[in-house]
Amino acid sequence: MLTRIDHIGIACFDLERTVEFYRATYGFEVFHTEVNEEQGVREAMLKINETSDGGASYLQLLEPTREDSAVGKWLAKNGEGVHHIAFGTPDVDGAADGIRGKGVRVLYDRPRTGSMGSRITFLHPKDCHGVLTELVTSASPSSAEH
Ligand code: CMX
Ligand code: CO
Repeated sequence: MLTRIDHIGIACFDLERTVEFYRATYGFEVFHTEVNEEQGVREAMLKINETSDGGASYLQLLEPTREDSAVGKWLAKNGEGVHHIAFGTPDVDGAADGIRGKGVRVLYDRPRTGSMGSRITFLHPKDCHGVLTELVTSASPSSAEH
């Protein structure tokens, strides 16, 4: 079951300048930053609100660490903008299996590591009406996701 919008992933060329835009324009502050070498991104998570499932919704600002990464390739083709949406679930394995069973391509055999120790996988955008879709189970001990 998918229980929240976990985050919207936004691709940018310059993480610090984009963070500053979101701070100055909307007042959103950085909750967390990290580099995920496997995904080829440097990222900032801006927490927007907590959700009724014990999790939260974020904006995920993404700068590529290398040109041949998913975000690097996408930026070269499209420029900056919304790159993906992510749904939160208490059970990313079960959610991915269920969706795979409906004929949608799940990109990873097993979930990989995402922001803040979460477990993530992706659905192919060509099977999702043009939207790259991520599934996330948070690692947060304060969340209801155990
Ligand atoms: N949204 C919508 N469509 C997308 C897309 C996106 N973000 N990225 C690629 N596509 C489309 C392309 O436009 C292209 O369509 P056309 O054939 O009509 O031109 C098609 O998908 C293939 O794209 P591509 O540029 O050839 O790229 P690849 O096939 O090499 O990779 C994808 C596409 C989805 C498999 C790859 O981006 C991927 O593995 N993504 C998952 C990982 C990821 O995005 N990590 C970064 C975020 C990390 C995080 O959230 O923590
Ligand atoms: Co994401």
